[in-house]
Amino acid sequence: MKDIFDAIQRCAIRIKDAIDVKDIGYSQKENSSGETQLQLDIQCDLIIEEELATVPSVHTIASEEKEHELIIRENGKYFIAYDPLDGSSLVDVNLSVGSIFGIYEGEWGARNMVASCYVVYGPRVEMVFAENKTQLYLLQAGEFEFVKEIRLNEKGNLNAPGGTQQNWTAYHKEMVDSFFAEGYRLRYSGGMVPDLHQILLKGGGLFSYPATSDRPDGKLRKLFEVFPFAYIFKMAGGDAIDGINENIMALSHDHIHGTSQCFFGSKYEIARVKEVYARNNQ
Ligand code: FDP
Repeated sequence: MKDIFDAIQRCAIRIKDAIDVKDIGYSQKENSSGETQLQLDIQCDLIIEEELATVPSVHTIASEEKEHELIIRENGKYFIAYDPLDGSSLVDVNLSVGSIFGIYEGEWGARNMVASCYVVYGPRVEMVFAENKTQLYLLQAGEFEFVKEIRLNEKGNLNAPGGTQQNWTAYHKEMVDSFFAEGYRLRYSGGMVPDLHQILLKGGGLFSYPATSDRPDGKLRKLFEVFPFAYIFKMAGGDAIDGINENIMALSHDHIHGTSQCFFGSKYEIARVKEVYARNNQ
């Protein structure tokens, strides 16, 4: 795992350099979710592929930017799913973006997740790595330095509700409003990495991306986004659910680009989501 951790650090430093270069035009290609790829998405994808391919323990990699997985080494044991530059459309308005890595052993699926990591490229570059516990690192003078372990409070006060509101269910809207009525404050940039990072570092709250009438399976990808953050939140003393299954970390693998609704937060908020979703989905 140390090799993977080191490779991710090299990726982060190279991606930060790529983001700092002005040219971020669109390519002619679409990714597997039908979005037109930025040159920068392609560049970041290549950087990660190059770095992970050098790690002897890596068996297979899958990128959010590519249709198919790529076998690196038959005798490796880790399967790594990564989103090279999540929220990349925010680069041209100079908001924070991130890279996400889900590390699975033996095969894909939340039940095989052994570690998870993300990097935030903001005013500073920070990395959060979770393997049994969730730890924060800061890039300083070309190296990542350990800062602290991240622990969520039982209850937070931030509310980050994703998806188009007019397409929410009535009970989802009522639930989101109930948090605002309790004094929660709105925090939503449209980048999953910085939005969840803020909730983790400010002690807690709720990030939700529900199933909507236009996206009945939600928007966020299970292997690249949902499972990695579910693991990070649970290891930080918070919780995560998909609003359907009892334990999100027991789910196995379906299509590598499969999506689901998802909810991440501290224990108090996730307990409320569980109760509301169980009551309305009988
Ligand atoms: P984006 O499409 O800009 O890459 O990964 C998808 C994502 O961003 C997340 O980072 C973000 O939380 C979400 O989509 C935002 O979606 P909405 O604009 O529908 O809220």
